[in-house]
Amino acid sequence: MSASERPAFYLTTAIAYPNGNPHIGHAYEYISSDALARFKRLDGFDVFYMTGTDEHGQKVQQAAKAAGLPEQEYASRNSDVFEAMDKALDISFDRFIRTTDEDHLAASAAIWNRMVEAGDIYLDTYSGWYSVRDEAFYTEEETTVLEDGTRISTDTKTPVEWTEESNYFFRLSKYQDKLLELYETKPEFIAPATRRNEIVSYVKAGLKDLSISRTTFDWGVPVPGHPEHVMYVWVDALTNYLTGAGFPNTDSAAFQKYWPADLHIIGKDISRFHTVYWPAFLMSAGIELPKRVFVHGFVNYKGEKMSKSVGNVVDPMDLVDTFGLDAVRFFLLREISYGQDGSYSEDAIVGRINSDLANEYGNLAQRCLKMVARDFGGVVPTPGEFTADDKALLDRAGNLLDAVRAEFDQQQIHLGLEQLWLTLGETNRYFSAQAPWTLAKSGTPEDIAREGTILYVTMEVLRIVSTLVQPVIPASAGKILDLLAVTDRDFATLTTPLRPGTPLPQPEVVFPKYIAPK
Ligand code: ME8
Repeated sequence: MSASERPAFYLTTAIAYPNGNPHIGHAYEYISSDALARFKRLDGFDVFYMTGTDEHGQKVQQAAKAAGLPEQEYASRNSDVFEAMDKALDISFDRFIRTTDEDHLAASAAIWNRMVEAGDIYLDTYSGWYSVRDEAFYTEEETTVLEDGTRISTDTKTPVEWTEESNYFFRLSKYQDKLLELYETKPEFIAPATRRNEIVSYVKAGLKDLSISRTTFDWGVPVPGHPEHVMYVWVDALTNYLTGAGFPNTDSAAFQKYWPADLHIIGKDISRFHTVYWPAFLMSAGIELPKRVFVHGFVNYKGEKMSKSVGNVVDPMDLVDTFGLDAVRFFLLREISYGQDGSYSEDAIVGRINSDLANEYGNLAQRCLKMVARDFGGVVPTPGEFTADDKALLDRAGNLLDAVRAEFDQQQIHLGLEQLWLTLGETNRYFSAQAPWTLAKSGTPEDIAREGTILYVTMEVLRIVSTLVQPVIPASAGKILDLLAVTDRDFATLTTPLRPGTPLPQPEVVFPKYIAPK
């Protein structure tokens, strides 16, 4: 199928504040969304997958000041670190957007103008509490005063400061009913359901109009016609999703093809911005709404929140250096239920490497392929008639695409992996029960023929599992497919069985056990 015939799928991550180095939470968001993007591509979609950095706003400006650098230089430098990490993590993004990109400034101005035309923007005086760390406004009731007199946001515990200025406001209150109707009629718009329920209660409690410009600093997108104001950073940040699709040129091929976005992947601290403000801005601007916002949980270290003051913030690249990229990718996606908080520790990573990857997957492949090399001259054996056990296992593997797709379509990546590992478990039991090595020992032509059938069945399962696990561990699944001499690797080829007689390369260990250095 050519790209123009394949259905489009537009997938985004949140764009990170480049006010420091990326941490494991960022890596988690990119790895998980990358697995979803790769799955869709292999499943025949024309995927446009975008990530990037959110460079404006007070938070980045303050960090730049502290570093003694001009904002643009500071933001670009850190943005480069994010982009380099993405590449090192094998993130298959199609665009790395920066909110300082030229086309993004045009898109932000255009959505602003549309909201003005809709009569939804007005000038007023804002007075209230603002958290620079969250880039969010809070009402007095949403804050708490600590014993030492500092006032913080009760929810996020970040300090807030009193802000009073003449701002442009967005008529968010006008969209309360329309938003509730959206959540009601399109329940799939917010996932998981727990997040949806939280947002419904929040909106039901009443929405106030939102201050959407600032005049007390200038690191932002200028408000059209009023350059003394810069846009509230979230107005410009959210608009990045439109920029990626070619907005404001709504007639462009990109916009026609990719908008509305199919899936926004974000973390739990920014669900309000994506499921309340963002659809309201789009409704005001007369632009179709994205189809779904999936909210993932937070990654903690040994159950504790990561924080600079506790000193438990780990550079994701250090983990990759220690354990290998695919081991880290696999661990995060297998261990943590997508949509819930999860935790990592070095011991837990080692446990997953040694049990799931080395034992259940790598060792099975290695044992099977070594016997093929030794007893069948290194070519795919010709199977005899399949027994009931063979058929049961082949059927199970044959149903995996549907089963795994059903989970990935709901972003239940961990459950998709569970399906694959249940099948590997079953295959290991089959392999032990069939004991092909005893047949090899006996050496009769019937026993050798039966050995070949068992190895063929096992290789077939390995082919299917390896094809389906590519989105999560692309390099190592690719190596196993190399060892099986499988060249066509997209999901449409899953129904094409291994061809007997195909020569195979020398088997090699793809998933060694992790042994801690002494
Ligand atoms: O919020 N575990 O940027 P950001 C998992 N610029 N995910 C985490 C995490 C953790 N411990 N900590 C953060 C912003 N994240 C805005 C987004 S989008 C138009 C603008 C996630 O750098 C977080 O939830 O603070 C968010 O999805 C992403 O990392 C970027 O966070």
